[in-house]
Amino acid sequence: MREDFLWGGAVAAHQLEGGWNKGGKGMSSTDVMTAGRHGVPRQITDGIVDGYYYPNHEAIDFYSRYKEDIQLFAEMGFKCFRTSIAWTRIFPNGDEEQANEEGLQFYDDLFDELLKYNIEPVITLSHFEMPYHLVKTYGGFRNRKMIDFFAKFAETVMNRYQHKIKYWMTFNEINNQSDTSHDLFSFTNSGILYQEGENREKTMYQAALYELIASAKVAKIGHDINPDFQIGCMMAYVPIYPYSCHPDDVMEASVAMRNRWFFSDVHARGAIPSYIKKYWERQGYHLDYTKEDEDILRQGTVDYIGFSYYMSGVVCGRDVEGSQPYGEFKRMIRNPHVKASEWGWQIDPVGLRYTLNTVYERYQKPLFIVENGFGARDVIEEDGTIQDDYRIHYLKQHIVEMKKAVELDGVDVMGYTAWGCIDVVSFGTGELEKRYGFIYVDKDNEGNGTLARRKKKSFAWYQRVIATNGEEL
Ligand code: BGP
Repeated sequence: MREDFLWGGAVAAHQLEGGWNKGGKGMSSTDVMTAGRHGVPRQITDGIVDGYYYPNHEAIDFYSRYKEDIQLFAEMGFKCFRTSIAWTRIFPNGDEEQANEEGLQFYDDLFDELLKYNIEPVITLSHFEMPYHLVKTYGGFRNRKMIDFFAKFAETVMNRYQHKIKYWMTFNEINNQSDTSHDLFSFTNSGILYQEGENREKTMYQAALYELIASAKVAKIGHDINPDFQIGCMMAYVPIYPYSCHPDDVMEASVAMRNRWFFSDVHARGAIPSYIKKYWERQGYHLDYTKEDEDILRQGTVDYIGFSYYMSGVVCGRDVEGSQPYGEFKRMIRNPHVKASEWGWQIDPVGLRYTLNTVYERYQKPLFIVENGFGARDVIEEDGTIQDDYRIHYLKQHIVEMKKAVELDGVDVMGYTAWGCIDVVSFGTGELEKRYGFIYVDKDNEGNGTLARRKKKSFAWYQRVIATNGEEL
């Protein structure tokens, strides 16, 4: 592993900060999302409705406890910490002229605290949230105006923190929205609420294009502010395997991957790939993008590919028993060779090595694993300890495969940040009891608890991993 390998943890502002209406912050799209329950999806409400529980409002109150938490990250030996900047702390409504100084100061203080311990901040500009005002007034990324709102927000923070932050990412898991069957993804990725009967896919591609243009614009602005900035994209890579060597299954898997490749192809190569242009043509989608937009895409390619990896999936191109339509996929089927978590996420460490190789071969750019982790219910033993061996096991297996990709295959990996290094509100379900952390937070799904922090067994394990640069797992 590189000497300067960036070991650390990852979170997102809305999932841990809380303080949703403090310091002049505006209402974020995630502030109107209720808590879901195991199996029951979160709801998007129109504003704050009495009687509902909104888990992101307080989250784990990192807003006022970040010093204590960063001290624990430092104790684990973090080299970096990935978080996002809440757009609404900087521009409460998203379309105003003046930035909110109190919000800017909050992140100045937060970054100073990290730098005090030599922890490199890694910043996502848009992690599944935006000012709710932009959703209501402009329809989110349906609207071309969003490109400039986002660019202004990005330029403001890139200017302000140019001497504190080197690593940036534009849109978190930008490709998630390609699954138009989930209202959650279109809402969080692009601020879109689909209307009855509309062609969701067409709307999604248009919004995605505006986001990709916005991202490229920001990459260019950032490099102009500071040529040393490392600006990446952030993809959710879930490798899709063919169910068998039947050519129809193999082709189906390749086609299924295009919805992932499309986003990173544009980010990394600066051009809209031919397979997607052909697809739009076949569907009769006449999307709004100009020659000038294409120039921006070309000029704003990313320096590295950041991605999350949690699981793999399997599709078949034929009517195989047990297969069924699932989201964006024609036919999905459970992989009989791997186990799944309680939430159905198929655990596949080898898939990480496979992904690192395929992505590196495709783009020849440094890769950054910015999310990987195991969501589970933890139990506090009578002696007060939390024996999360299952989490250690999951992380260990994945780090082993990452090392193979680096040491045996020659893939250039910059770093690894474990998702939810401290327990946070789950994005998908809004539960706090779907935990990923090395640090336990005393709070349950109903919002009860003291918010006290407690180290889990995995805390000391990860500390050792970092101290030995991944030698001792
Ligand atoms: C990714 C998101 C994160 C995060 C993680 C775990 O998709 O980038 O925000 O939450 O998944 O998902 P969940 O919280 O639903 O378990």
